[in-house]
Amino acid sequence: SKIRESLLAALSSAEDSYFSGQELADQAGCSRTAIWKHIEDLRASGFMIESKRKKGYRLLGKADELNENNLLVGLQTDRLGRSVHYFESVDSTQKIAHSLAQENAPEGSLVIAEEQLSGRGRMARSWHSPKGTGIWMSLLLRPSLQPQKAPQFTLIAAVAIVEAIEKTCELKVDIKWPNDLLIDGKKITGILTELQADSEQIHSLIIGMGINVNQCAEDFSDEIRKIATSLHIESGKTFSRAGIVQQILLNLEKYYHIYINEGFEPIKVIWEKYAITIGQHITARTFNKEIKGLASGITNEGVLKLIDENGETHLIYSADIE
Ligand code: BTX
Repeated sequence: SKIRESLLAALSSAEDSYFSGQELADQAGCSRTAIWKHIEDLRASGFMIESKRKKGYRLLGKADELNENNLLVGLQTDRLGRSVHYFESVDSTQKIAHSLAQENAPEGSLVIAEEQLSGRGRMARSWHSPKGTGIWMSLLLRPSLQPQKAPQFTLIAAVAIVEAIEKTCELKVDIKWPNDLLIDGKKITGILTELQADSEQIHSLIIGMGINVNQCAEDFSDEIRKIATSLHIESGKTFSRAGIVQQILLNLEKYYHIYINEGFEPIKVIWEKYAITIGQHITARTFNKEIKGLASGITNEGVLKLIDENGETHLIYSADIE
């Protein structure tokens, strides 16, 4: 809303100074009670705003930068995101996370950037990552599991992100197997899980997450605008990216824990609640073939089951779905 925007603009115009409720109300052209309500809303979406008697309100730090300080203040996890590698601009956070993995960086290390110059998707596709508007991050995990289990982490991350968006932005998100999150059919998030492993064992698993947060429609190229959206476009609100990152990490830690202790089953149940692919007639395009059929569910490994017109079941490990 206008009030919210004016409030944010005022608070960030002079970092570290206090503004009285009256001052803010005058600027926004509303009552002090309205200001108070909007401050509460901003806090709920992750902005750190201090209020002090007789002084007023103050924005703590540059609220929306994803630097280590902003990410760590208020972070509720034990391990995930405790070691932050923050960059203004990188080629790809995946690339950096891969080198950190080889330098024995601890589990839970997070690489995050304001901008990626060559963000990547699956199969050498690119991921548009403009400056300061989205969440471009890679999380390093070191589960002692067989490499076949890696695709499950895409589904775990999907559930963690969907629930984080629901909670911090009050928007409903669908999962399209395997790695897309959609709002009303448009892509809000892409997930890319990569690993370093030998044939028996995962050494490190890198979950890349790209989330469109505060982009306006004009921030997308014509081509991407047709298929993509952002949390801002969907809600008209501007969100604190740090608040969303913190909620994702908290959810991921919870589901990672459940997964390690109880296996994939409990996560599969939640995943199915958000999945739109299941029960639909789809076309799955893998790198060497195309199969049409009914998506009947996923296996306990997270593999898609597709029943073709002859009633034969195909297991799809990775594909583009239409
Ligand atoms: P994907 O291969 O499923 O999707 C890539 C496709 O999505 C592109 O070909 C394009 O059509 C479309 N696309 C590109 N950019 C965007 C965008 N910003 N919003 C919506 N659609 C888009 C998905 O791959 C996995 C993406 C992971 C990105 C993260 S960001 C942090 C980490 N670092 C990195 O380089 N990649 C990951």
